[in-house]
Amino acid sequence: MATTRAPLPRFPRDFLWGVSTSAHQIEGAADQRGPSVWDAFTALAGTVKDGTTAAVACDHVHRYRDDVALIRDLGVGAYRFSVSWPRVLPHGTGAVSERGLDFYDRLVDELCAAGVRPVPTLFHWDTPLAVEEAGGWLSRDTAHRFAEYAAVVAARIGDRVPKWITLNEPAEHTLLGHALGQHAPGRQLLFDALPVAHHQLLGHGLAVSALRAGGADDIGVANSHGPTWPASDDAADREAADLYDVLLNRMFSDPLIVGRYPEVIAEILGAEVPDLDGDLKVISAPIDWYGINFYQPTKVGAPRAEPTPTEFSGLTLPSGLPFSPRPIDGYPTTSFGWPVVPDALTELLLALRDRYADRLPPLLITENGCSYDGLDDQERISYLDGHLRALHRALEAGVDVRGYFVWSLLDNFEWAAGYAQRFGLVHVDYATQRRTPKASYGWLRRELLAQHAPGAGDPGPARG
Ligand code: GBH
Repeated sequence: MATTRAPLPRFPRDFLWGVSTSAHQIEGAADQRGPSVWDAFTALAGTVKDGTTAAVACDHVHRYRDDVALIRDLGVGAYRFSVSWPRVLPHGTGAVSERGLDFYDRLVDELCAAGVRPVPTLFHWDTPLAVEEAGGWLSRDTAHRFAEYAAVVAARIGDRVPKWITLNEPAEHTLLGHALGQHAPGRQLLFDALPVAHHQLLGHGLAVSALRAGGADDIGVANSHGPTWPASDDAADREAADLYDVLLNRMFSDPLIVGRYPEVIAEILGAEVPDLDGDLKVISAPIDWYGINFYQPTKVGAPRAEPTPTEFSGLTLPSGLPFSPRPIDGYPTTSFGWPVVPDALTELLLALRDRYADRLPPLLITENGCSYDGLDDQERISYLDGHLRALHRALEAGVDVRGYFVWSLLDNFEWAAGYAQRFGLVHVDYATQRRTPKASYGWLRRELLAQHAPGAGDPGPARG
């Protein structure tokens, strides 16, 4: 049953509305590209909850026209997708796949014809297997291979791409893929995973200069962020929460925005990276905006004497970590078990503005969304409605946020959770590939029409 809800407050006229997806999660057509670390990872038993792979996923490569029509009819102005590196360069470097590039060429044309701005992300975790076998992101060379790949993509579609994203969530890719081993490539290096973070940042910086050389003038990066709440006021809990905050929030934004690592990270990397200061100059090359993927806050306390691995929100955490995540009680949860705390988005945006002040680039929310089952997804409507109001409060407080992208257009391959977690505004029946817009799709469509209706409501907060 639909509930009556007040319309959203008015956002600025030029606010960019969009939806997000990523290549490995929707494309399928795995036989038409080179293998990635995710193909290798999901082939192993026990890595994905329901034992599935993304070989077919949403079959988007064959159905992109239908998917673009869904985006157009939704009424958003932009579509954030990712380019699969192994679809463009099956061996990661060297020979280019014309077939792969053609696909993105056609997708971009289709979007332009539909009046939707294409916003490609160059890396959303699907490292070519050949690059992994040569050392992957533990190797500095990968940063250079990534920049070369960026140049190949830009040469083909750059004439029609108004806005670029280099990396998606280097923090999650480092933590889940290389420190804890819950995602591909499945390494469990704990703090020895730090070079992976550095090489992604270096790859970002090198890619920015490759894109600029090709004429791009609107480039950002998408990072996951969320407030970290200490479990209590005790010094040990606060210290553990600070460390977690460094790893999730500051390890990437500090070097990108102010050109230096938080002290604990600089100490470790300084001993390993020959010219850290030189690299930081590359990493902090100016970007045009900074993207935030927001899902939920995290509560963290001092490590407990846990002799064995512990389960937390679907993650198996090894023993011996210097912090321990704690449940956040008192809020509704998504079907993933993540707490729904819209105010935490306002808190996060204000905290970023306070921390970086004048150096903070304009922001975009590049992902926000939730997993729930069913077509009549009232919980998703209330999640999105709550977070958009929270975002609007940050705008009113003068934080410069230029757009908002829902994760995700379609239900898709949710990494280690397989197909069981559904994040889409559009339902996908994987047996038939039938797409069915959910209640949330209709809600967002109506809200966007109201946003764009001439003269209705106030014009939104002035840009501060
Ligand atoms: C994003 O990452 C990805 O970019 C995208 O590919 C993915 O499909 C989407 O989000 C949904 O997962 O255990 O309560 O502390 C998500 C980043 C990191 C957000 C882990 C939730 C754990 C919540 N996520 N975090 S909790």
